[in-house]
Amino acid sequence: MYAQLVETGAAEGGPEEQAFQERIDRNVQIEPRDWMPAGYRKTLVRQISQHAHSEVVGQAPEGNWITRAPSLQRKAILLAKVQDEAGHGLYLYCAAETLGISRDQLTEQLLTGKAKYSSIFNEPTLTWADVGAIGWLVDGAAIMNQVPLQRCSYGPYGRAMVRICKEESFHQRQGFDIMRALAHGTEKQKAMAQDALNRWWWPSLMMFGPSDKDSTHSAQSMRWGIKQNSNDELRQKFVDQTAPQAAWLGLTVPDPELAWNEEKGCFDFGEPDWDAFMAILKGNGTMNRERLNARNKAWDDGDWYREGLMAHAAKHEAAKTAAE
Ligand code: BYC
Repeated sequence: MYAQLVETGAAEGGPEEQAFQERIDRNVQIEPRDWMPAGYRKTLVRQISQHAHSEVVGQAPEGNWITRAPSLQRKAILLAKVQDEAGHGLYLYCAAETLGISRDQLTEQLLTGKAKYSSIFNEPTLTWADVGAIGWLVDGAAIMNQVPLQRCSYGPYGRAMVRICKEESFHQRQGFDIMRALAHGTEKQKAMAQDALNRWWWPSLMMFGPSDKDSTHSAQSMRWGIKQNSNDELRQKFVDQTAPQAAWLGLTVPDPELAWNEEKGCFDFGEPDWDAFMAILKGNGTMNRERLNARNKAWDDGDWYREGLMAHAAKHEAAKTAAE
């Protein structure tokens, strides 16, 4: 099936590509068996797989707190949320597979460190307030980024986003609720919430990717209708939405440059530390090694289970052949 999908035959820049771009410009979604330029396919595989890996690796920071959630109710909610993230990874791997790459290939790229996943998940979760900050800020940033992706020109990716966005809204609300409880709690709890905001604010802004002038893929991805907005546009929207929420919580955003700009009708804010961002992308964030080791261990630990499934499938297949 994969070989069949990685056809093309048509020259890039030729009539097929023009017809393809016209379809995109008319907002007609592209489906797996439609002709597409090799670059479009490659960009989608890159983005969707990075997105899938982020969902899977993203279980780790919050998973770290499942055994230590402060009540049974918080524990049940967190368990459901972390399971949702695993589900998101699965929808996205399926969407990537429609482009002619197998799930095993994608997994291998993650486990060998060849594929990227979101920088944010290389941050450690030091306190329970970090679980609140992740839901509020990280899932909040994810929604800002993913709502427009529902209109992605590639059908399977856009459709996967519909359900993911619904679940992300619940995740964002649960995170905000944790922050609300802490920020309106004792002095110690409020300090814990503030500390989490201090540590998660800038990494959350980095989730949107480098600034537009340094973004390698944005212009072409927007022409192809994969991305609807630039990285800076979405980062601005996130700040505009989140800064008033922080004020409502009685917390301070750790950015001295954050100020409402009456003339522009939006917030001014400072520049993230892009050198730190690049260091994380190169594998030198606080938790990069631990995250990859954990994924590799999970893969190795699951070997007996995959073997069992294959043995069962082979037995079933042999019985079917014998009966024919
Ligand atoms: N982290 O040209 P650019 C979640 C890379 S999970 C790491 O702007 P693009 C959740 C980029 O890949 C949500 N790498 O790229 C889960 C490129 O490198 P390559 C995850 C980053 O693709 C569990 C280079 O920098 N969301 O919500 O046009 C628990 C240049 O960037 C990052 C998605 O994945 C980064 N932050 O735009 C809780 C959304 N930013 O590939 C929550 C889907 C950039 O050339 N993805 N890079 O080696 C996107 O929307 C886009 O891929 C991005 C980047 C906006 C992230």
